Amino acid sequence: MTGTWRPEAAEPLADRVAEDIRLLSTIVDDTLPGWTRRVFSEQYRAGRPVVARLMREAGLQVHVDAAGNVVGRLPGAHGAGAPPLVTGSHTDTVHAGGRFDGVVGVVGAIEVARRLQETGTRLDHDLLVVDFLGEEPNEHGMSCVGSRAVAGALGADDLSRADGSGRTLGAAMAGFGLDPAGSLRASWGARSVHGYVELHVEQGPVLERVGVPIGVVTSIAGIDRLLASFHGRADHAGTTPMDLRHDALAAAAEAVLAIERVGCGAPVHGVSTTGRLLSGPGAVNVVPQEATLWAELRSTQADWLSGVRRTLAEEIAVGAARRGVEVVLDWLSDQPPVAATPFVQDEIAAAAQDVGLAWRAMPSGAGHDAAHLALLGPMGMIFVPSVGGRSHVPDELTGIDDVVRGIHVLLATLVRLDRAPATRSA
Ligand code: HGY
Ligand code: MN
Ligand code: MN
Repeated sequence: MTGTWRPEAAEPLADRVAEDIRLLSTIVDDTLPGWTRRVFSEQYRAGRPVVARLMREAGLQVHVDAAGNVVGRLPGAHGAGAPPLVTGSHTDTVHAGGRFDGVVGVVGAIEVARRLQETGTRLDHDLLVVDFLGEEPNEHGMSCVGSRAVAGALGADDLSRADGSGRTLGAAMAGFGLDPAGSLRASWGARSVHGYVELHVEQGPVLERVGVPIGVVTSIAGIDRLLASFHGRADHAGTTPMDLRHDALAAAAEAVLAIERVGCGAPVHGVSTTGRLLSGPGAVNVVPQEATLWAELRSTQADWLSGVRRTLAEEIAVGAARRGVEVVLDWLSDQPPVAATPFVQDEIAAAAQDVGLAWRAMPSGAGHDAAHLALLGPMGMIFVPSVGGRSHVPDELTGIDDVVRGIHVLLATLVRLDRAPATRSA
């Protein structure tokens, strides 16, 4: 690194950051509550050029990579041919979600690029600032599309996953102007990253509860996502005796409660959720013939996840069989827990101290692009508090002062990692 780096002199500019967050929050589907910018949507198509413009105005060389990620490069003093430092997150949202999840990491990364240049701090490594394609689970049941692709973890079978209308993920990507086949060749390659650090809102209650401004993430929860399809028999609701029914919705309802039960019985960090339940034909006077549920199990403990997956599968099958209902379980994802790299955690903690902030080590119950970037090099995450611990809802809120504190730690961490020896990127 060249230049006279003084952490205290590099504080991010709150007004500029707030304006970037505000600007992106206007590019949403305003027919819905909260903020909605779903991947492949028209709003998402409109938002990406804005992100690219903010990157260019911040002095970055911008391109869209083969995976559909928007990538800005800030050349380093000795970056040619060396694995770059990488930071970023995502700008797609859940349905009727908030305006901070993901956006804070992309806007923060752009502000880091500005402050490096404004303070005359030239890193040795190139810095990549990335808006990863489609981090949120899409209608095809797939999350982290762009970060999986660069990690070489996106497969042809993923592209053939269909949404409720039968449209595949590959077709959705092509309809968005991307090259699905190209995304399968978009891997950056093993050890291609000197270090990856992602700034993100906590999306939980811990930091606010303990009154600490910075979270140093120790591990990212594994996520098993389940699509369960129940097939029973439609019958007259008035004339069919209870013991002769094959009620698909009742079988699914038992499964919903079994899913909740396993989460409540989790030993340490383990949670379970049924996020969606559909049934048909949907008439009040017809015994339901079909039911479909989407659920997920999450934990930072791999052994609990794999064990509970088997237990749950058996319990759901037994409950359905008792009702004469067929059930098909399709595990849409089995993302294992991912540990943050210990020395990167240490650098984040030291960077927090560089800028005079308290920090707390903590796991992430939320999934992140960082879990896939960890396949390419050392990985770390920085959390900032979520008001009321809320996220994925219109009430999602993080104060701009907390966002700025997180960006300041991100900047100081990247400066520290820039000095880390290349061997540590192995
Ligand atoms: O679902 C998650 O954990 C992330 O917020 N997309
Ligand atoms: Mn999210
Ligand atoms: Mn997120």
